[in-house]
Amino acid sequence: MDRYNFKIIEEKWQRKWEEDKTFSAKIDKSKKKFYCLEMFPYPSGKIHMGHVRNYTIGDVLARFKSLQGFNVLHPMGWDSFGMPAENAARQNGLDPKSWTEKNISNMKTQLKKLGLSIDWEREISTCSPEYYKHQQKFFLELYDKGLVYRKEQYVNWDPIDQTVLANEQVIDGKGWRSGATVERKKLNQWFFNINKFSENLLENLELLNEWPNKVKVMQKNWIGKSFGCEINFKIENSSKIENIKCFTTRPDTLFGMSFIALSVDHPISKYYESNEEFIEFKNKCSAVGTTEEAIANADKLGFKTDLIAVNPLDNKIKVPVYFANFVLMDYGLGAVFGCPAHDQRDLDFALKYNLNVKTVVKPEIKIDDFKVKDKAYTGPGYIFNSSFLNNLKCPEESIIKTIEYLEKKKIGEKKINFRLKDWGVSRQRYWGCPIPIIYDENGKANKIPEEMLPVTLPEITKLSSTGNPLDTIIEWKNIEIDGKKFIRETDTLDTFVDSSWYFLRFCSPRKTDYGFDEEEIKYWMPVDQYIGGVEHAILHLLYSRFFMMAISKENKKINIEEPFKGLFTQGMVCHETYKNQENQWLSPDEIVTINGKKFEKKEKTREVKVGPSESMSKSKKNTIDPEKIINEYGADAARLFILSDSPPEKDVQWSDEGINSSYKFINKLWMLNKKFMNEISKDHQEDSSLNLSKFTNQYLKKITKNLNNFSYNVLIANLHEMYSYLNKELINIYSSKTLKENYNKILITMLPIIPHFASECLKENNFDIKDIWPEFDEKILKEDNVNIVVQFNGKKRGLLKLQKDTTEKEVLSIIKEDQNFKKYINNQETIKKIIFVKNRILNIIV
Ligand code: ANZ
Repeated sequence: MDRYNFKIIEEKWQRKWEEDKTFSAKIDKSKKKFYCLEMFPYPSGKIHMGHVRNYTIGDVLARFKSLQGFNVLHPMGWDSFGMPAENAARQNGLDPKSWTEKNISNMKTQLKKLGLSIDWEREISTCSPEYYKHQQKFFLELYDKGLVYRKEQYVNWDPIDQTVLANEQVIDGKGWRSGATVERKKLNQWFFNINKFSENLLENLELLNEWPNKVKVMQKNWIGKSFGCEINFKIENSSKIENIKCFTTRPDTLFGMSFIALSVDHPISKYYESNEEFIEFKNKCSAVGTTEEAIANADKLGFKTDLIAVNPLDNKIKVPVYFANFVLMDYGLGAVFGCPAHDQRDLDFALKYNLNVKTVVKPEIKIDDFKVKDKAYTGPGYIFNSSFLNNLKCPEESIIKTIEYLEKKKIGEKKINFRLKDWGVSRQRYWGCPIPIIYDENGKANKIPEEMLPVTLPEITKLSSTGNPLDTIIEWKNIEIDGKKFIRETDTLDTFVDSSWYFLRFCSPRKTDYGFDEEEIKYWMPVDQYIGGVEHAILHLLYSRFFMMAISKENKKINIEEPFKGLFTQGMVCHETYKNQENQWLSPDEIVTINGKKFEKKEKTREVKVGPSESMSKSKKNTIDPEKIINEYGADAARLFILSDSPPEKDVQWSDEGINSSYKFINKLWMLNKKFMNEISKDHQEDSSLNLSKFTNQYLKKITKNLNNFSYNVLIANLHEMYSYLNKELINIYSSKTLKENYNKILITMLPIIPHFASECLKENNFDIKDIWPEFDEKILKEDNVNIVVQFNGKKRGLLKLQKDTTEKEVLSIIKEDQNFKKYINNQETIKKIIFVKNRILNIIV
């Protein structure tokens, strides 16, 4: 029997698709469109299993939609600026450009081997001037719209590498590469005014009903809308400082106030600049770094000033003013009033500096001796110990009432604050998009004249090991325009900027005079389905949403606010982890299994320790190389396996047995194909049964539903059922017409999943594809329906008309969703027993 030769067949189809430009999106705009986009990769050099999963999921959808008659846009590009290129260049003396280009070409070859339906005609790379030229133009446009500005901000500074570090590059307060203690340093940086859109970004989440809820919750928390007020506190003993303003969400706890705390960067700090103790204190704070998390976890530190503040609700209450390390300058007003009884940070601080702890909220109205000791009470309750606020219900009444009072007395006013900070986009690095700004002799920023775009990166052959290389290339840095001397901005843009508009570029990737074509955008946008990792749930998605809003602002021609209509976040690919007796990680390649035990391949007497399955990562060496898998088992088998094991949104466990059985399954399908061809060639004229058409109908209905719902693992189960059924059913005699009709449809359903195999079988049988997804016939399905009696505790509560042979599990899941029956089951635990008679009764004992 001839085995299925995947090597020859897959290569043949991939060549054909490429030559025929099969997947190029059509210009014909009379057709309905479908824009399917997977997050584009960073060109690290090789694809990993995460890519295989992401792009297979997207490919199934793109092919399905295309068969359904949509004009599909399914592009691919490269997120090709960024640190690793620069690091590789530093370590290996290469230039980042050639390193990146080589990686791209490598990965492109690998992706093509997966048989993806990608429109390679639209390939883009963010590090090419043809791409970033438009980004520079957008930057200047946003600058004109007042959405880009420059200000001083603290950064994590590595004093040895002379560079700014991202928060994740600071490990335990030290630079990830140099190991130097990271300092806080003030630098002039460029910002996108994302904060301006906070309300819009928050409100629009409501419209995104094809997004996972968890992602919307994460975005909502990140935007962090707080309702509160700003309160003015009088300073009674200073000639220079009259008041301090604080933002609070809990004005109702004012009677419990025992100090005021300021950020070390608060404007008032200028009066302490020459105070040695204050300088020492500030240095101590600097050592903590700038991340919110680091600050939250650090020990509370304070510096007591001689200032005394007065409680505006009771001027007999006077409290000290501190500088404290837990107050951030870029939130609210950089000043807080401390109420230790009802805020844990304030309590930690008060206990350390021996400050008063006065409880003003109690959980129940009746108790009067409630007292906070070492754990702040932040729950609901009633106000007490608070004069005229007493007995107000907290928080429903107490906050609003206090604000009303403060506003009437003109001591404070209502205020909404967002946690979302403006997006700092300056990076002191070489391998990024140059910021198109120049400075004149007085240091004033000017836009680069439009006709001088793009500002390209100077070519370099060698990167020095410290600092920003652009700073040292004087010929590039100095520039003369119309006889006037300028210095270029040497910062480059955060790579998140590159990826926050690439989905627009794909719509008209070769347009030279602007980043996108309005007509193309109108047709293709928004992206119908965006697919990617949940690790991008916050920043990338938020920045892209911001960018779309910022670009559409004041541009009546494009009224798209949200770039991604549907979002799907896929799970990780996991693998067991292995360590040798010395506790060093071992890769799956270095392991052999003998009698169910695992040993080191090179020395089979050494047993290895098998750890839990974890998401594949180079650091734990538990990765599987996709290229090897494709070479050994074929792309179709790899696709089949990666879809089969678990729902696409959950993690999937990689296993040798799994990929092996997918490979074998394709061979079985090949045998089935032979069987069909053989039966067809017998040229019977009559059918001996209606079973085959009925089955095809049921199968089509299931498979279409599962494709629409992203239930791709169930889809694979459907394929297995189909195989078992047909393998037996071909004992009956069918006319070749019936065989052809049904088998043609079934093969088309395999096109999205195992495209090479299905294309080959369709061709062998001389079947058409015609870009038509086979419809199922509801009429035939109806004839096949049965009435199932639904009982609760033996009592009939209704009937369900369902397809014949629906399983117990399926009937039960339908009942659980049904308005009429749901009420009888309060929750899953109340079900004691289920009695099921196929095609007749389901009785639930609760
Ligand atoms: C007094 C108070 C009493 C507070 C109390 C809380 C509980 P969210 O909800 O995140 O907006 N805060 C204000 N500005 C701050 C800053 N720059 N750095 C650190 N903390 C700051 O938090 C608002 C609360 O966080 C504010 O309400 C303030 O503390 C603190 F029982 O004011 B509160």
